Amino acid sequence: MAAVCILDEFEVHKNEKFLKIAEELKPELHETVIRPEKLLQFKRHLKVERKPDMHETVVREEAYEELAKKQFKKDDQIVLDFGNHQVGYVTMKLSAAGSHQDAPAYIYLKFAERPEELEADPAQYDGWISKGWLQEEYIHVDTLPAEVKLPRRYAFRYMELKVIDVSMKFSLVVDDVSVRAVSAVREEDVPPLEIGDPLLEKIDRVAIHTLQNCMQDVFEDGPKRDRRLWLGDLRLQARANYQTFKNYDLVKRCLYLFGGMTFNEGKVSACLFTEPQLDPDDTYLFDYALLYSSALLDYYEETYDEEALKDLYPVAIRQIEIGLGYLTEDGVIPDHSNEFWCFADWGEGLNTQAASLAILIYSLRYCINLAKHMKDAECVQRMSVWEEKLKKSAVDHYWDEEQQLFVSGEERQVSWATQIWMILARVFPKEKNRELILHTIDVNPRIQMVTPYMYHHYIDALIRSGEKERAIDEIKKYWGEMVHDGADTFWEVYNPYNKYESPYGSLMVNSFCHAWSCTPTYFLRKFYTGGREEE
Ligand code: RAM
Repeated sequence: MAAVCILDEFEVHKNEKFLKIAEELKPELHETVIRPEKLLQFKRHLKVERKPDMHETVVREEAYEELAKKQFKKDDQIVLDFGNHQVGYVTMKLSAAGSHQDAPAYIYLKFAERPEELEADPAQYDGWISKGWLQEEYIHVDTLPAEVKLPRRYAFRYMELKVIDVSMKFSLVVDDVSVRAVSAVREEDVPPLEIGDPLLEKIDRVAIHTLQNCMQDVFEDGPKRDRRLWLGDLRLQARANYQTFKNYDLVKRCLYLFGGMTFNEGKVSACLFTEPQLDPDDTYLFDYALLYSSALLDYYEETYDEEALKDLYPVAIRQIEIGLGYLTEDGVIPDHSNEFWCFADWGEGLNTQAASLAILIYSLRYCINLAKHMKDAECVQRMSVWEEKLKKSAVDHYWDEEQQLFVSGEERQVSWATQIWMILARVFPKEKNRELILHTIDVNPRIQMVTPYMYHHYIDALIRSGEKERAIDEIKKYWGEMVHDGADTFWEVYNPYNKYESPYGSLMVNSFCHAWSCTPTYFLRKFYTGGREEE
């Protein structure tokens, strides 16, 4: 299902003071020049889009040093393997061999995070988001030798180069290719996690690499796509960042950007653009806006930054008030499941009505804690009354005594997402939450979790229900399976029951280095270093 939000009569309220603070916190990016490790020859036209396996498709491997010795003719093709996921700017040094160059060299380039993208044919793309996200270029080079600096920033491990044409009189030589990789942080600054479990240590490393490659001018959701700051992603990235890079300024910058660009009624946008100028997107996501309070409280409890708390507290409270404003007289949130309104997860057919209420309750807890730090007794009192009232409403409306599960919407749908958010909202006490999560695992509701974003909340729910060991096991099963599938960075979507699922109608535009999937490092480092449990 296409999921977009276009708001009519969209008015932007910019807070210049906040935007100035955000601007001053803009990071200088670290740059590292990296060269490919290997040259790969793939068996072409295999059409194995649905069953990627590098070892089946790579037919020849050579050292990168062999590249400059080759002479490429029409239709010749090579894949450069950079050995790991990179985000940056590519430069190629090209020259000619044979007679004088008597025609432009015409080259096709494709950048891929995963081998599946190399094999897929962009001409067949029929997803509902822009084809412009596919990382491919058609280039004419009139005069050789030449140094070609590609203008876009790419996210990739593999770079395919195909000669569309040269001429019968000359060949193309690729003397050198490099990427100037960029990030606001450097993973070598994070001490390795040494816990004696190779799979968990590997998961931690992949998670940190994912986070590093998403930390640019802001916390991006995915450096291939959408390359922008989403509030829901930011909240999870920030948590992982506190356990690893500890780049508090970048979090602060992003919180001020959201606070500094609200729209109608003071709503914070679900995502922001930073180029060509700062602009909020006209997308409101109920859950993301509410979770601003959680992101702010996390930041404050890490830094005790009083200035930021004072500035941004009203923004957080406003989101909660707006959320409360959606309640019906019965104390529930109307069902918006047919719109892109409460995100929760990308699961097809997921009914988000009950989860909306649960996320509101969850956010009230964070808001109350913020109010306590602000010594705003009136707010603590008012929001605590709401919290209790809505917990009761959640049970009255959505608890199904017979199934011992929460249901959602008129269809009384049972999903993982609903149970998890009700647990995180602490609608029941801890022991009953534990029973609920164990029962959910037993029942395995048909509406599955499909994103690492939702899995993050599942792991969180397990830990908060006292099931820490099981949480670690589940991290191994879910993120470990991605590692097993060759992940250099963790993916936007990963449904173990349907590995090639895409919310966009094509795997080609899925992001394979995606912010919200980096949180195993948060859980593992907190868990193994005896991190503090949240109140
Ligand atoms: C996608 C992006 C982003 C996410 C939104 C809801 O477009 O992947 O990460 O936050 O969905």
